[in-house]
Amino acid sequence: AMHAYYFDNLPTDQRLPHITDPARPVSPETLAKLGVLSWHVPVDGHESGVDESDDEFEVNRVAKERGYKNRDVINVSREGMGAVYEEKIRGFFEEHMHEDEEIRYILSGSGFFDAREMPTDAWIRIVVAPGDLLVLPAGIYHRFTLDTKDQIRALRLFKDEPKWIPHARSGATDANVHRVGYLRDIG
Ligand code: KMT
Ligand code: NI
Repeated sequence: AMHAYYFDNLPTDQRLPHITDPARPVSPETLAKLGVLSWHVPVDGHESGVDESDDEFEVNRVAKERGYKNRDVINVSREGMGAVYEEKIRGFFEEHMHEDEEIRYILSGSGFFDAREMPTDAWIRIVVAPGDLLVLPAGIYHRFTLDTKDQIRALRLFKDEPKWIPHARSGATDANVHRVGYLRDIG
């Protein structure tokens, strides 16, 4: 299962692990109670991420089951993003929610997804590496950062067009129907 732990909340570089001393691991069961699901699906032969024809490939099965018809591959690195890199990195790390699930399948590289535990509002840091398939539920507050290796390539799954909108956490998102529905679902 995916490795996760409580974030230390220190104001140092977001790319550092931010593990507390002693470490406070978070179990897959705790993540599941928050609606965070994960699988490990070996990448071998699926490096491009875009082949939808293989029904045996677990990623395609999960996508189909959950009604995620569209996909793209994002390469988060200075080389892969050019001029928008700094801005994107900042945007990914701003606490936000979506009205759909955020589904990511890591093809190469690594990084951290931070998700808010409820009702504590503590940050849980989820370490992702190649083969990790992560589902963040609609309405969960979260953010993403690269680690110090500064590179990740991931398949992003979308319900409809390849767009999914980040809503920065605010009083308005606290009242958003998807946020309220999420809290009801996990409560
Ligand atoms: C997101 O939603 O924050 C991203 O797509 C980040 C890159 S995917 C590992
Ligand atoms: Ni997001």
